[in-house]
Amino acid sequence: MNYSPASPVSWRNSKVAIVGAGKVGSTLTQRIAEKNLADVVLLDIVEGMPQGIALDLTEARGIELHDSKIVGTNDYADTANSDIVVITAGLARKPGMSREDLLQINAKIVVDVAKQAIAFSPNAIFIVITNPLDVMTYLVWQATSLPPQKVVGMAGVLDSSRLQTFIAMELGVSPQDVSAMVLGGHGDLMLPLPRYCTVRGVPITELMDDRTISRLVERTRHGGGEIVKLLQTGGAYFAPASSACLMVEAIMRDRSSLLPAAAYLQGEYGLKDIFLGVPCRLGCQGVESILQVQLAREERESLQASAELVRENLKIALSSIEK
Ligand code: TXD
Repeated sequence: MNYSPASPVSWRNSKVAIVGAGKVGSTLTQRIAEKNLADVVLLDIVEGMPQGIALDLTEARGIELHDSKIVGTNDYADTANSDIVVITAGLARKPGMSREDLLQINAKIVVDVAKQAIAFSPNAIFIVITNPLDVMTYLVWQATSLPPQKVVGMAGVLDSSRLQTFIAMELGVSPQDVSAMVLGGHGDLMLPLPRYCTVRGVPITELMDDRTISRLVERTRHGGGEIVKLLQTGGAYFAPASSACLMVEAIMRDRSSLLPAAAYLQGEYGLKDIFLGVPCRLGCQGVESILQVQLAREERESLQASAELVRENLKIALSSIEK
């Protein structure tokens, strides 16, 4: 048999850098690798820890049968030329803490991380996970000087996934049949939109009474806190990692998926110069467009209130960075 000469084309896997090898960062590494989405470089300030996680995950590679290389490091040089940088570095909540309690300390961390990461991956798309999410996403955008569509925050996918789960549990249907939509800041003022939640196309407003819907909405608003209270030692990380992975996948596979995420607003929803959770089309260019859904007056007011809180926190964060 005649074989043609080997193709001169060399193939390289896509590369995702994850900064912060804690609960969310390490679980996200596992998800990305096991879905064969990309090679992953996991970075942390703690020496040895990201290397240990990377080795542990690599030792499962022969069983999980994926091709992703996983590297643990404390050196940003190893993240060079990443296609996506995910920032999870920072403190997580303890019981009794709000996301805002993390503001000043995490602000300094994400700005430092973003500056170091962009120096090695100037073409990357940045996904921010660190809390308080909407403020941290703005800070990363500023620190990297990237076009706004290349910076996006993960929260809406998680909040929507929580609401999707609660609706499915209430109706006794598969969560795959449920589509849910949560907008606004990632906090107690987030804006779940029952009118846009459906079960195989049927609006939930036709399937449940108002009291039930309000109960599920409230549970969603406090979904993160519910888990912090149960775990006692930190926040949720399985569903957050799955949510971030969905965003990585949308970008890697250029899916143009319509996902709620914190995007930079330039007049959409009557808001400017702010990152806030809105439905975005996410593909290989990052945020390709923002979908403006019709909001009722109370919904618009709730979105405004959520934006106000984000702006107040942004002011505090910016002044703490300058100090
Ligand atoms: O929906 C969402 N956006 C969220 C956000 C859902 C879940 C978690 N959310 C937030 O993500 C949470 O409130 C935290 O702010 C981050 C990370 O949560 P995680 O649960 O992963 O926290 P860990 O386990 O404490 O991990 C944080 C890691 C830890 O290993 C630190 O050593 C590291 O961050 N860290 C740093 N790495 C690199 N560089 C610096 N400067 C640094 N500082 C801390």
